[in-house]
Amino acid sequence: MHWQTTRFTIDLSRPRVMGIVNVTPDSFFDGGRHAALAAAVAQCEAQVAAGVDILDIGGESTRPGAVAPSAEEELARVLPAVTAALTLGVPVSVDTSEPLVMRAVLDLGADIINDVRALRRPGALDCLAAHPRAGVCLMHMKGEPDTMNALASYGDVVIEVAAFLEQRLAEVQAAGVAAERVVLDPGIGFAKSAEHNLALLARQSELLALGRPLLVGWSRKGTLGRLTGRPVGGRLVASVAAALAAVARGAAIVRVHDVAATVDALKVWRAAERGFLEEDF
Ligand code: HH2
Repeated sequence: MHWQTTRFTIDLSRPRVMGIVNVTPDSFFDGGRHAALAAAVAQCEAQVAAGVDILDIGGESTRPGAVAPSAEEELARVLPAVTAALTLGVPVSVDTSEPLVMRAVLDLGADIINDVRALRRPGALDCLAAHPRAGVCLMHMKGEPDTMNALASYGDVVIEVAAFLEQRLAEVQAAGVAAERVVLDPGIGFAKSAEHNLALLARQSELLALGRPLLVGWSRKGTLGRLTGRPVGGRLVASVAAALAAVARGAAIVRVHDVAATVDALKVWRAAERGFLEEDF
């Protein structure tokens, strides 16, 4: 399996690490840390040195309760960081739902649009359909970050998330986006309780049955706090364990804050799976 993106065809025969770079004042873990351009670029460079496979730059916090910035504000946050990241030799993803931002970063040459709203804002699908190669991640969420916690109720969460992703995949394909450009994401923590998130992990194989690679983001999220009793800053080990659990159940890409630790863990996991050393991991 592979993921077609603007400049790179990403081979998914081994698990890949997507590094989070939030250029926001208010993200739940790294908010404010990389808001200045120099800090964002340093974070991108550090993640590349640590072995990141994809950089994911975001200008909107989607933590529960967050209020979206204006499109212009979001664009002003991400554009300089994306411009710098595009020189670093790895695929660059932009975490956005906003068509104005999508168009601008795709014009710059960004490789992937990572949309927590799965291209549902008016005009978003057209941006991707108009582009011949850009990759896209379609994520499941109900409502908006400021309303989603009240919407965390399902009959069977795995069946409902799978049905949503299957429908969005069909819709983007019908608009002209080839399936090889698309990966799917269950949206851990987005309108979901800890029980919902854990059901999505335990039964991840039902999402794999949709036929596209899965991207999952457990890094530092609330369910790991529920499981360990630790605050956001103390969830490194839990985050790495969750990433490994997701990969062991077939996830192709893990979206993480802690690139070096996750890359190390995946090296060991993969060596155990294969029974020999690989030079180019
Ligand atoms: N989670 C967050 C943001 N974007 N994108 C995908 N595809 N999957 C996710 O699970 C996901 C995502 C939330 O995490 P973070 O970016 O660290 O925080 P914030 O939204 O507060 O910036």
